[in-house]
Amino acid sequence: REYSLEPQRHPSLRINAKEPFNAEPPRAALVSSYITPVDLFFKRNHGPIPIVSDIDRYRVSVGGLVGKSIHLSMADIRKLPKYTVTATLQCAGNRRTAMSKRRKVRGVGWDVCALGNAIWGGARLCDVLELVGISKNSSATVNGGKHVEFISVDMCVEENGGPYKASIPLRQATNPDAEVLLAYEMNGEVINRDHGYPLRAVVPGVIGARSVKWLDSIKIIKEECQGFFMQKDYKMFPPIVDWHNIIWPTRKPQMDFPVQSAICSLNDDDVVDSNKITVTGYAVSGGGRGIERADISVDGGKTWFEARRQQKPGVPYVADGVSSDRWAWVLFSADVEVPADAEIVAKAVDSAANVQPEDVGTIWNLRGILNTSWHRVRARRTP
Ligand code: MTE
Ligand code: MO
Repeated sequence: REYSLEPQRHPSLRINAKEPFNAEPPRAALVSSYITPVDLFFKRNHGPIPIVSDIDRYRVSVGGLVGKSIHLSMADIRKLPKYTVTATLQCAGNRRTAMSKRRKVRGVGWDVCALGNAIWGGARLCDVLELVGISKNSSATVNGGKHVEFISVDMCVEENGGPYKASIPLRQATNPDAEVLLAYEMNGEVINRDHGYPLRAVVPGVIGARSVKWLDSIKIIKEECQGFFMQKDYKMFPPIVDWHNIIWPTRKPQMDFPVQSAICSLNDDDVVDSNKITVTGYAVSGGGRGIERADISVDGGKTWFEARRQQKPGVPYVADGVSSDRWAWVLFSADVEVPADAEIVAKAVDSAANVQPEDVGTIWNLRGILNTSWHRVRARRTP
């Protein structure tokens, strides 16, 4: 059986789909640490987890619109300067279940924990591209190539049994400041099978779908990748578009993710035993935009308090793109006094003053991606 060799997983993960394996950690566990432990990190797959058994024979090829393609072993990749980047990887389907409650959408149901924050270690994509003669900070087009495509070794039904793939613009790929990695480490350890062993792309600030796991090859291509997940999925359609009138080419593949936040110390409908509680959660934005503010309401959004924000304990969080981890989430907390039956709401503002929409209906889309509406939970006091 193709799913008979799946890795062991942490028993506390909430399984949203078994085959392919899709799971997320419980809310409270997710925000108990700034760096998400690997075993609690959400797992998002479109097929069985591949096995790269002979690591000495493993090669990632780099080719396409370049003079001559090269084949790099893990030893070759490890010889390049090693970088670590703290980045939050978020699935575009995070919070899909709540969107589907408004009006049904298609896709794996996710609660609010389809994201995690890890320290990724590896070679920079821009250094690898230099090996095939593409210089750093190159222009939008080189040798007719405009995109860098990542092709994996895993097979999925959406690609008719072919490999999962995605691409990013050449400009981003060659920009050292974009910090796109070919990662072989996650939180200081060799990256495990679930998360892309032996090598995955990590594209900071961009929806998780572009961070291709289990890399087989990297190609410089003329136009963006024509794969299923770039052309027939992970696009943001307006609420008026449904399955009967969808025209896929009218929208671009989603890249950066918008500002997002969620409460993780409470479930959707919870019981609290005191009128003084601490509300905790996460806030994150794509594109390297930091979090300028996290607001909490206990009256359904009529009045607001500003929450404390933190990344590293003891170091003040500054959304200036330099002093803090700009690709990473911030954890927030607020001590609030709640009425006997409270609707607690979170919303965040990013460094470009982008805000989260109040109502999920305004951003409803048929694939249920990017639900970034205000996050609401209900808390009732024990009588
Ligand atoms: N890469 C491959 N090869 N196959 C996949 O199914 N899923 C993508 C991306 N890369 C996927 C992949 C999606 S949609 C997301 S959100 C992230 O991987 C999830 O990464 P994780 O499982 O390490 O959390
Ligand atoms: Mo995803």
